[in-house]
Amino acid sequence: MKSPKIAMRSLAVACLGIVAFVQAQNQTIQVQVGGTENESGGIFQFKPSSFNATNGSVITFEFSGNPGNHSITQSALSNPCQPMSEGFDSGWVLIPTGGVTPNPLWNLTITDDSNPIYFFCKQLIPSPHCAAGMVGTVNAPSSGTGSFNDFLNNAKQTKDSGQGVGALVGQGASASAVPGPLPNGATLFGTPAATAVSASSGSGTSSAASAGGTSSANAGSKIQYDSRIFALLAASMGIALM
Ligand SMILES: *[C@@H]1O[C@H](CO)[C@@H](O)[C@H](O)[C@H]1NC(C)=O
Ligand SMILES: *[C@@H]1O[C@H](CO)[C@@H](O)[C@H](O)[C@H]1NC(C)=O
Ligand SMILES: *[C@@H]1O[C@H](CO)[C@@H](O)[C@H](O)[C@H]1NC(C)=O
Ligand SMILES: *[C@@H]1O[C@H](CO)[C@@H](O)[C@H](O)[C@H]1NC(C)=O
Ligand SMILES: *[C@@H]1O[C@H](CO)[C@@H](O)[C@H](O)[C@H]1NC(C)=O
Ligand SMILES: *[C@@H]1O[C@H](CO)[C@@H](O)[C@H](O)[C@H]1NC(C)=O
Ligand SMILES: [Cu+2]
Repeated sequence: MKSPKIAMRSLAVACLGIVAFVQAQNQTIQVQVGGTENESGGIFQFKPSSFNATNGSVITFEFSGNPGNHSITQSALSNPCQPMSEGFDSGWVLIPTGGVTPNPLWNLTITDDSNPIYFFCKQLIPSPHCAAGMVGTVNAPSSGTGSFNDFLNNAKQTKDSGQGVGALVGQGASASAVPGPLPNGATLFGTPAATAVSASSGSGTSSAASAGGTSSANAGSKIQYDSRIFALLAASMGIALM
């Protein structure tokens, strides 16, 4: 028979695991948009380019490339460099040489973590950023079909990017404001619409509208708990641990 002490300790460890899980809800994730000339990966990149985020988490995209002229535009796995019908879009944000202070930010909230979200930069100057690898994924499987590497490989085989203007509201993620602030010559081009823009009315080039849900098996691991219950639990376990 297990001693009460060991039983208590394993219960505590289990609960700490749950507490750590709960604290991971509604995270804020920082993503740098655009690298610098001599940086590994060059100027055409999102950093990090692949990450997971649960419902309610906010992705803060920071237009850090200096100079830079980039967008965060939703696309589909099968059509990586074309704005997706009813997809999200930040618009292009130009950062002039020398940079600005502070860097403009764009906050994108995850509204559906049960399917992967794919995005790219639609800038064509001086060459298509998407084909150069300026793409990213949220909640994509770690390998195989639909993974970041799969999406990146699809993007590298393209030659062009759609230039359609999307909206703040996308599929599985939405923003409530355009990028900002825009100090000292930072400029927003192609202001996104407030509400979803369909391919026929706005995004110009049509695409396979579906994001292609391949990750339903993972939905179970992201069940939302009421954090208040676990806060109480954490408090009681804290006492038990002493
Ligand atoms: C990048 O590297 C090149 C070649 O080494 C150098 O001439 C240039 O000054 C570097 N640029 C920056 C911003 O460090
Ligand atoms: C966390 O996300 C959920 C789901 O989107 C939302 O209802 C809730 O208001 C968020 N909580 C905070 C503190 O942002
Ligand atoms: C930045 O991108 C926008 C949209 O493609 C374009 O109109 C503008 O000329 C670009 N500016 C520079 C300096 O590249
Ligand atoms: C996240 O929100 C979407 C849309 O409401 C829902 O379908 C999905 O089940 C939610 N995810 C979790 C883990 O609850
Ligand atoms: C991210 O989520 C996907 C899909 O839910 C999963 O396959 C992958 O393993 C996760 N990656 C990490 C680093 O947790
Ligand atoms: C993005 O979110 C941060 C943190 O909440 C906030 O300080 C900032 O003003 C927001 N920026 C925009 C453009 O919404
Ligand atoms: Cu770019």
